[in-house]
Amino acid sequence: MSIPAHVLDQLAEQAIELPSWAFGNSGTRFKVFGTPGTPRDPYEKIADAAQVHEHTALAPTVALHIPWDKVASYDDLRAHAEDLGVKLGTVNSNTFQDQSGQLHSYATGSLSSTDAATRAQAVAHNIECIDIGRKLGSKDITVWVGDGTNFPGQQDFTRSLDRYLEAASDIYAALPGDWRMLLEHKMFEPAFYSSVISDWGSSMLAAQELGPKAKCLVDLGHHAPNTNIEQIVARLHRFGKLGGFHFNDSKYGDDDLDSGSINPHQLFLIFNELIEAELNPRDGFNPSYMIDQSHNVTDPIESMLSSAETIAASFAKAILVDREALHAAQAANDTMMAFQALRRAYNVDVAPILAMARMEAGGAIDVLSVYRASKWRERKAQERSPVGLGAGIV
Ligand code: RM4
Ligand code: MN
Ligand code: MN
Repeated sequence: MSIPAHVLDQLAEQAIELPSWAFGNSGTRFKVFGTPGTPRDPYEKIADAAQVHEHTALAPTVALHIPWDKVASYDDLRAHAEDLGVKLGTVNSNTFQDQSGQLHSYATGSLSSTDAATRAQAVAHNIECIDIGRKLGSKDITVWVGDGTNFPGQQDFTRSLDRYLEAASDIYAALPGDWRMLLEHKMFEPAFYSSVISDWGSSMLAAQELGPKAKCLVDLGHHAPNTNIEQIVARLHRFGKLGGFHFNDSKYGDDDLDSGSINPHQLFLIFNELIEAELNPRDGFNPSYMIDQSHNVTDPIESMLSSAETIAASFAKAILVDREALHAAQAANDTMMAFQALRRAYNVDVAPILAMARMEAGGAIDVLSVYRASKWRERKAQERSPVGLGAGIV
């Protein structure tokens, strides 16, 4: 088939942000297995991420996680990234782990802790992340808290949300004018009975209460199995609160598997909603597309190459949906033809279109082969001494 020019134009605009933390060793909470050549510090994580952009031409920014990515000079880290052809993106705060030397434990929660000094510490950490992000050129901070309870009655649902909102508004007040605060909800884990920001509803209400710079971030793995995530996307957009995504896939829970590896159709349906949203902007439309995966059995760079391609494929298929046919079928209540409008696009093999878009943008036609032929992993395995294996992360 001939490729409509607008498809290539739209693909050329797509940008996917990579998480620095996905390039280190990861695992489950039972065991972390090492990979030869694993980055030893944020500089090396960024170098690995830059490989993904070099081959896909799709991943120009890297998200950092603080304190995991703390360095002595952020100006230097920023220059390092730019030398490698990438920029630094979202900063992510971490109040779901206790760090050594920290005064107050997050055992009672962080932003919603029952203890005022602990809440103040969590707020101060987020404000420090904003300060670091200013030096890096970031415009977004993502806030995900592990706060919640394991027993009925452990904490009062309403009061803990009040505490969260009060602390979150202190962070919001420290946001520069052109920044956004992305609230990431998660149904369960590490808390197994209730979570403070458990779902899109809580997230959207919190974002509405905080103000216009607060938006919601949808991590695909943070919902109950079979949740209609594409409808959540449409709902958040309807109220101008769709801030961005953490792409990954899951089978059972927050599995952090590679994007589209389990349910590529869901990813397509999400992009279909995004195209509809773009055509029908409410209070703006500017979601960030970020990946949040954990790679336990693959080379993280290879997983990212493959995931970036899968995400771009879902986007390309959604662009190819015959919108006129879809809308006409919807208006006529012709259910089968509405469904077929989606199905026809989903069935298109978009691999050649993507290869052409990549080639035009200076990337590789066959990303995995070119990456393997570069022997990056083998070279890094020689250069980088093995890092100590931390505990599993959530
Ligand atoms: C959480 C959540 C956050 C990520 C951490 C590492 O489950 O998805 O986005 O920052 O994991
Ligand atoms: Mn996430
Ligand atoms: Mn997660």
